[in-house]
Amino acid sequence: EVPETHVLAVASHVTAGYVGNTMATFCMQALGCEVSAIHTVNFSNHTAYKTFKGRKTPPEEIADLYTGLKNARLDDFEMLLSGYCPSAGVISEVGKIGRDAKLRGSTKPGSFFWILDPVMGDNGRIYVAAECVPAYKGLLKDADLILPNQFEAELLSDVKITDFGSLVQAVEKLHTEYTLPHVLITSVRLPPTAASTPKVGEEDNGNGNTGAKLSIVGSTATSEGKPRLFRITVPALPIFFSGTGDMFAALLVARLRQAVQTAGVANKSSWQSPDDVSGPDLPLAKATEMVLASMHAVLKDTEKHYQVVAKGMEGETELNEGT
Ligand code: PLP
Ligand code: PXL
Repeated sequence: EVPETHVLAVASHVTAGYVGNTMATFCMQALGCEVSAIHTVNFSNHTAYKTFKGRKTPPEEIADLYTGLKNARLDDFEMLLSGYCPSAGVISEVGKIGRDAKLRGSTKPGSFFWILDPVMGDNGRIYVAAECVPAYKGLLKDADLILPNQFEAELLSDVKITDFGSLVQAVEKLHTEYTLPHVLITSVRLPPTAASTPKVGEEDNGNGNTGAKLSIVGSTATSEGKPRLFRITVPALPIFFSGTGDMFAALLVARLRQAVQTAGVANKSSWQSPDDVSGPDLPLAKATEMVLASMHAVLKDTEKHYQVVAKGMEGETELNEGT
């Protein structure tokens, strides 16, 4: 059972398809959350298509909508989920909202939590303006949990991630340099080590699944800022999805509330666990496991429809890259 949760969701809106708030609002509502959505862009479709039309929301309009919520006393939020922002101006406006909401939420100790998804790019390629990287760095000290993918984690930590050791270094730096209590790196793809290399004959299980895997690596810092890591590995489906990161973030909002309640965490003001709780026993790890189970079910089902659609449009509309 997910506790009563009022979420402010700041991300993109698309007319067709499911990314950003179009995805996140549905996922959170389906799990019983009350969602108030501010849209950072209003586009016809997501930008990985060859064409799209629409407008970016000016930062002043985002500020205005938030002020409107406050004036009407509709700003009693337990969570902020922020995602895709089209410019540094919008990112800094989201920072102001996060800090203000935290201040107001602090009258109910422990009830406010900001999940920040620093959407910048994937697989070594930035798809937002370069000015967004320093703008996101400026928000990290106020966020509670960030959800970068492997490439975004490199951009934010300035650590090149080539193996598990450098990944841990990046997480440690994010914990200490930005006093971030929680970090979760999605879509981790590291070169296979001898132990994880599939044996001959296991590469293809006959379902079109090549045996490729991706990991999600998370950590909640100890009171001394040391990483407490967990890693969950899931099969990577051999097709291209958009909005998976947004679905992940939205489901995590609800599951984290649930996991923290279940754990009866003592120090709820920071959603921290006592230092003797190990990585895999963290509320963050429990919540992530639940999210990945839902994701797998949804993506497996999407895969079936994808094959039907893809046959009809062979390279017509979608670029086959990125997430
Ligand atoms: N694909 C799968 C199977 C996932 O579980 C996730 C979530 O972490 C993602 C993709 C999200 O990746 P990204 O944040 O790069 O969009
Ligand atoms: O899922 C990321 C995302 C969100 N919003 C918009 C996008 C994308 C990725 O392409 O284009 C508008």
